Amino acid sequence: MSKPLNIGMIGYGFMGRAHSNAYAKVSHFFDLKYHPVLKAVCARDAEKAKAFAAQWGYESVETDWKNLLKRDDIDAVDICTPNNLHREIAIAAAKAGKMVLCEKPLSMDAKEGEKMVDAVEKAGVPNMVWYNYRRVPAVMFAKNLVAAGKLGRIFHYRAKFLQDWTISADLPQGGQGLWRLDAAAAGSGVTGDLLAHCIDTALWINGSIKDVSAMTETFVKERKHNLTGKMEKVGIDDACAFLARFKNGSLATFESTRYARGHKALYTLEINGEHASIAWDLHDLHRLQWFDHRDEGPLRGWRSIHVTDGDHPYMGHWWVPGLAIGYEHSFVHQVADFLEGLAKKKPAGPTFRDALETQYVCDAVLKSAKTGKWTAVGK
Ligand code: SOE
Repeated sequence: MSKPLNIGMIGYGFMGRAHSNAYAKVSHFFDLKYHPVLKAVCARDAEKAKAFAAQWGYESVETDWKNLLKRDDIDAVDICTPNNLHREIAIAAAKAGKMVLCEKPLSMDAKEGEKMVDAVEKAGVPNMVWYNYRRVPAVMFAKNLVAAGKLGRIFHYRAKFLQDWTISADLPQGGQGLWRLDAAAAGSGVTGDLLAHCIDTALWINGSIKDVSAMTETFVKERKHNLTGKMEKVGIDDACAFLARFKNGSLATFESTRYARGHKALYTLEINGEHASIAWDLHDLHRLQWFDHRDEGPLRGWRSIHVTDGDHPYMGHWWVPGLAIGYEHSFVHQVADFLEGLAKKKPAGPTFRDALETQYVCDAVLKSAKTGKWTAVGK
């Protein structure tokens, strides 16, 4: 008999929907010892929160997150707010003895992240950060191939996350929907928002990064601020590219921008090893490209593996071999792994501590872009 796990979600934007959908679906497809119950959604605007609760099936509504944390019927708090609220809510939730799930990036910077890690570890509460792309079956498959040593020694790691939605200089910054353009709410621009995904996957697959050399640019220097109504300086990085050296000796390039006309959410990665290479592309998320130098000479070439068979990661839980799933399922998988981790008392990653490593890399990237120097990653 599976036990209920009562969820209290704070925020109801894009990620609020993605997480709610995952909680709603997971028990239909995964046999687990816990099942999420949509207990309460919390947002300042009561009418909007009520409408969200009705649409997604939340049992109740709160308008102050502090009240949500006081409730005995909430087991886990899910933070889907802008980044500048993560720290305060996560620390208070841990102190209240709640499990904490936090939307990425963990924090505005590593200093904040350290305090959050400290709080969840002191309280001994299960915790996780929503770096969902780890749970795309083809990405998990790539991780397993590297971990099994199939590529041999790794020489190169290459990742990009390209978008084009902020090119217009008329787009304001700040407020609901556009807080990602406001440094006070987001902490940074593409570095914390998009490269953080690439960094999380990279650290998980290829180990720690030693040092970085970065450049950033803010193409539109001033935007109207939705909260003040005035033109204000833009404090985020619109684009960022950096070189990195991993501890295992491999070299990397990372690039992200919101100014790549034509690209909406193109996350790509490629890894080149001694024996084999792999490549993945979010726009074709079921395919893993594989080149193996050990193949018979004349037949050697890139294989396009459709990662939909029953023995591919997660796929045995869905339809029948060959049928596709998509973006939303990466969140379902993350909830499934979190719940399984609870049952087995083996935390599913990325935990807050894992996600803090990504913050250290982001901080080093932003510092390097400022100083123009190679910068070591870490405290
Ligand atoms: C930004 O547009 C964004 O929504 C990110 O915040 C998400 O983390 C990414 O998965 C898609 O793009």
